[in-house]
Amino acid sequence: MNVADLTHSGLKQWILDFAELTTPEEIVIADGSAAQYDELVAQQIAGGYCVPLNPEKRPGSIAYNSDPSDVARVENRTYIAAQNKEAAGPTNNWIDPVVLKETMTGLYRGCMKGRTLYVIPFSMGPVGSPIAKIGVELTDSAYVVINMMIMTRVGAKVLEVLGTDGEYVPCYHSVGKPLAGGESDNGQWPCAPIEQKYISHFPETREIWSYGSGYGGNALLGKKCLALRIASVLAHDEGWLAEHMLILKITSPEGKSKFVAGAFPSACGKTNLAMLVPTIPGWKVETVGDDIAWMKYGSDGQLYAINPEAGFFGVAPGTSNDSNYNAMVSASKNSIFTNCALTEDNDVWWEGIGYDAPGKLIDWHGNEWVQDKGNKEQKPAAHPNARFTAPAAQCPSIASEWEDPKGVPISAILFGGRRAHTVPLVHQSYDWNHGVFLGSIVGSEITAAALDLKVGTIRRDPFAMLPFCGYNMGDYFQHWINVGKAATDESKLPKIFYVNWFRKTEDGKWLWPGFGENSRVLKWVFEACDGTAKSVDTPIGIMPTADAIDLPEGVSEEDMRELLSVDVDGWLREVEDVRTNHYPKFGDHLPKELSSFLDQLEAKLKAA
Ligand code: GTP
Ligand code: SPV
Ligand code: MN
Repeated sequence: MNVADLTHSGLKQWILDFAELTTPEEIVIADGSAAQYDELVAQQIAGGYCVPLNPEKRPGSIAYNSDPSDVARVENRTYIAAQNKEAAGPTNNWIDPVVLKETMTGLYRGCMKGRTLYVIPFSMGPVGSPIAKIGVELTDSAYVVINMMIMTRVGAKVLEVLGTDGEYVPCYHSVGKPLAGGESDNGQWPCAPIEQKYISHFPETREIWSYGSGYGGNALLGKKCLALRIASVLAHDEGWLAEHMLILKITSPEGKSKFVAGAFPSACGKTNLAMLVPTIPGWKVETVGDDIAWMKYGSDGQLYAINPEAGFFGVAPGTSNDSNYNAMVSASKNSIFTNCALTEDNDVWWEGIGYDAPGKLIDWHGNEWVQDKGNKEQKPAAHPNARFTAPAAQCPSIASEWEDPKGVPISAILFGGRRAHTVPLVHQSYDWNHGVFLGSIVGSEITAAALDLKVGTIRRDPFAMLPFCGYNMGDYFQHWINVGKAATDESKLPKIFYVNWFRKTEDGKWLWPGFGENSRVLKWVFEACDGTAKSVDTPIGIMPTADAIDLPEGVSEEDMRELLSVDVDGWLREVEDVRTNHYPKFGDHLPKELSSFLDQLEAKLKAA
């Protein structure tokens, strides 16, 4: 397929204009075929950018090491370039769109010299479904093309749906490393220095311009840029929700199923919860999505969710057959690994894979690495944000409904984060608006999923959307309240919960075993949706009674009491922090309902 063959009225000229600016050697259209995928992979291997993995251990799979500076999202270089600053809000970086476009046009000029310009027509959501959104990404990275082919639906079928005048979100991407005549990357991961990286969104014109990074969330523009930042703006305007949420299906021993969505910040357990293998007999969990949910009301008044993605871009470290068997199988073939370690027989290895490093490894920097378990200071062999890219269809727990364009009806929404103290294992909101309050105050320890932030320190990450909301977050809170108001039948609204799998003991051990044992909490959530859960009212919300959740192995009754207690002093400190540091940021944009919930919480805690 050639650019000359494109029948869409504006698409061809748009591509040619960008090619004129960026001056690539050639233009290639991603047609979505297996043959083209294989050809690109072969070229990448020949160029020394990645290595093929052992076909007996991991068929059809390859491993990349990125540049050490290009391992995660760059929040400090991510912009919401709305026409005015207030529309971007206090939590987003802002540059005037005219100024930003001028700067970036300068960077794009000649930036694809010596490279190929790939055209990726992609669909977020099943191709042709009424809820799906089409994007076209122009990129000079073959890594981006093959990852997008796993993460989204790419190719000729998308162009067919686009027809001659269909709408698409235009997405520019370049690694930002033009090649001088005859120069080659020599197998090195191409990217630009941090101060030249820009991950930019123009919400009014629904455009995405990305420059200088090849890493997932910065470069696979269908994911965080389109399906969250731009989609959240569309959702706000059109009355639906675009969220950083997993979607799972849970079935009781009686054969009754419910769908649950959950928002946890980056690297805080969405993939793991979406794929969990329950430890409680008779219960079953299946996977609909592990990172993004789009939710709209159906004609029956229920909120329905779809997963707009087609693959998983999952955190590798900590993933093992014990912790996440379904992810391990998903990534057992036809997968791409980024910043994992390599074994001598060409398989990947990472910290927490469930077995010791077999012999000498090549770490993610490309250096020899031998495990030294006595040395607590040893640098990890895999980067903490090393990732696997795997087709969702390969997941053993994938739910039969996962591609249903109608979506799945959501009964419960979970919010959560990484909190060593204060926040209990689970509590439930009194109603929708109180749930919005809980979502708005979520705090979590910073993880390695974003660069330039201090790992381990707590920050507020409302709805796990702090890095992904494409407009003023105060207005986003109001939008959630409005969606609740728009319900035709309030009793059909999802129940809202706040969970925390990450409590620690004084000596730094996990108080709760997590992973498959989280099914015990899901069971209580399931019962709470049916009104059969054993619950008590507390100052912070509705909580399980002491005997409502069966104890997992290794958890004593005393541990459970701690997991389910209300830490009054800790919560008063939360209130204080929200009141002085968090809510004031939003000024007039903060819905009054939320400050009123904060006042009520404080009064209840003081009376307790
Ligand atoms: P993104 O893809 O960045 O949005 O992350 P995610 O929310 O999907 O996080 P993921 O499930 O990949 O988990 C990130 C890390 O948290 C991994 O190292 C997991 O092993 C660890 N983790 C997940 N669930 C649990 C849990 O229940 N308890 C504990 N202790 N760790 C967990
Ligand atoms: C996250 O950081 O939340 C991710 C990975 O899911 S990325 O695609 O890089 O955003
Ligand atoms: Mn994510």
